[in-house]
Amino acid sequence: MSRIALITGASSGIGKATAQAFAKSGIDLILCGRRKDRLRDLSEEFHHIKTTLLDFDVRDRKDTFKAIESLGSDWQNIDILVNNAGNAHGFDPVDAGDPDDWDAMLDSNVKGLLYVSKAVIPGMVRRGRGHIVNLSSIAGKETYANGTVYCASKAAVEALSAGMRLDLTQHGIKVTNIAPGAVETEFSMVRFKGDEARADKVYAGFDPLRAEDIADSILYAINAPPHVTIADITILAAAQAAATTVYRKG
Ligand code: 8X3
Repeated sequence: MSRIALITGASSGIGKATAQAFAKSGIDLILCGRRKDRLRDLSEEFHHIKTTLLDFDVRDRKDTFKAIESLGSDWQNIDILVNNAGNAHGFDPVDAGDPDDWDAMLDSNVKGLLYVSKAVIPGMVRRGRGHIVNLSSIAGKETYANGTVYCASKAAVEALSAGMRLDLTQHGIKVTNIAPGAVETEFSMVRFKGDEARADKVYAGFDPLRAEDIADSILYAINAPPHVTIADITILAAAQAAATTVYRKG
């Protein structure tokens, strides 16, 4: 029987690559994001699986519940939830940080992840099975200068993954925490508010991770045998020794 996965932030980056990897494995997809046109373009790539689209912003609690509750009966038995939506906004010391940036990060990376989970988990508990994959970051394990609030939001994801595992294992639900290092996606363009030169500099002089590398590890975790939980995966670029220790050439 085919599985159903709900992926947030599916319109680009790691979410999109995960959707593509899942589709290749024959997993039916609930693609969630804010940009419906991009979700539609992505779903048109897939011919041999079923897809449905939900466009909502995880930061909006009401919209999040409304969207997930609107799923038809064919889509309600979600086997896999990939909590991928989230971003970094701004790169400043905490005394100079913009509270709007803090709200954006905490509202999506922490509260949005909780809203989506709250909408999906009760069904998993009823069915006695499910798999939740939370996208954390190396930033959740190491705090770096100018990234205080982003790092705090990802440290919260680490705690949520551990806590979900404590609360949900008894219901047959697996929880996997994925902590990527430097992945070249729209991430830095969003962090630096469209400053392309600054964003490019983040990935200059070394070979960064691609979204597909992270999708591979998610696929590995969700395809582990029933008696195995892949609890935590940290993935760094080969030139990256720690969050901000990157060996660059030139
Ligand atoms: C993204 C990784 O190290 O650029 O979550 O913050 S990092």
